[in-house]
Amino acid sequence: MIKLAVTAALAAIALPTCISALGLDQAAVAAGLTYFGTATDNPELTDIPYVTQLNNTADFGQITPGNSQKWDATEPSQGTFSFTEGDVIADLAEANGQYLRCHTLVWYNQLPSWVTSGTWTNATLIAAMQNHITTVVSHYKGRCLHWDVVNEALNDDGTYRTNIFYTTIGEAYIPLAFAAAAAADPSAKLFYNDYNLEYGSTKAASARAIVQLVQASGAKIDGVGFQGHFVVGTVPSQASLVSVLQSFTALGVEVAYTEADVRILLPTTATTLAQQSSDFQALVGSCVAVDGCVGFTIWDWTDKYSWVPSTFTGYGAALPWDEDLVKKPAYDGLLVGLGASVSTTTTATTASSTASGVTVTATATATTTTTAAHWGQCGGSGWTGATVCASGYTCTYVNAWYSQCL
Ligand code: 9MR
Repeated sequence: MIKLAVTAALAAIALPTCISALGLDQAAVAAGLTYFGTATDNPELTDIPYVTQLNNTADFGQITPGNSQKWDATEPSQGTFSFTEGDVIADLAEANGQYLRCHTLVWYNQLPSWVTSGTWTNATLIAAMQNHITTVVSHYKGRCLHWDVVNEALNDDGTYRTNIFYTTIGEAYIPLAFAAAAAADPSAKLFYNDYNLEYGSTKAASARAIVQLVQASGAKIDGVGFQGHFVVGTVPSQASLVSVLQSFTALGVEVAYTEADVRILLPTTATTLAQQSSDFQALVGSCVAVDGCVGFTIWDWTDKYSWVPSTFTGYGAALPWDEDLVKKPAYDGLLVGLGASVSTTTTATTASSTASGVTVTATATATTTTTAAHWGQCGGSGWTGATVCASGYTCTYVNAWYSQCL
């Protein structure tokens, strides 16, 4: 019998382990963002399981009211203000210690008819707009981390959107709105907010021009909100997103993703859900990579309350939790983008044996990808990540395509 003498030590073997038990906001803060947050809306607040997760500050460090601070809600008739619904959400965020992103002051949509159908002069509409902004911002003074002051002022081709403000006042309505908001709450960060800026197209150039217009007027603008509404598979690469975000921060303003969702043509498949996960990963990863990208907000967190199905026929499933409030692969994608959950380890295991004076060296390379123990998929089609659950967890199918270590 030949006696083998092991002459080289085994290299360290990396075992699949649970790297992170962080929630989304915890991971975001660890990555240098101010918050990870979600929109919500008043009618949903009677849904107790929904509210329980909304209150989960491990995931959500910031709340945006989806509708209840808009003009039709806050000033339904001229000079008559109502803050009841908006206050419910502001109070909820405050009770939880979550930041409030306030949304939105001047927008073409959800305007009461007294604004859209009024007979205005330049002077009377400026006065009405200033009164609206001053009253609403003063009401929430000190409570809004951000205000979306002007929302969606641009068409997709980069021209100004025709609305009552633009046609009556011209582009000056924008700096006037920012000036009024700054006067009413000097501590709130004031944002211009729009969609389809992420492609860096003409529309993004026009949004940069808006920043410069406000700056040149002497009024304050602190940030640009990238709404982040996408169809799955159309999200630009992370590198491209980074360069667009940086084209804004170069102007001296912050950026944030403010309404992210990634809609899917229904029914979903394992492939589209995996693509959605990659898309969310690129989006949040681009924010992490850019100094001056301060936060990431999804436009509600469960498909149960997404605006998508009622707006885009045939589409849905746009959010990281499904209609049953179960996490989807997109949740993991967000964690990965935030740098929290996944560890990929390549380990060379080398052993050398000496027999009869001949040294034989064998090297085995094992690549082990682990995902967070609790929420990660641990098997099933469309997922090439974790196959092993951390100690104490069992791979369990939540539904036909999605498994979790539970
Ligand atoms: O989520 C909002 C939905 O409940 C409203 O019906 C809709 C009306 O326009 O507005 C939705 O929120 C929008 C946001 O205020 C601005 N960007 C687009 C959002 C989705 O439509």
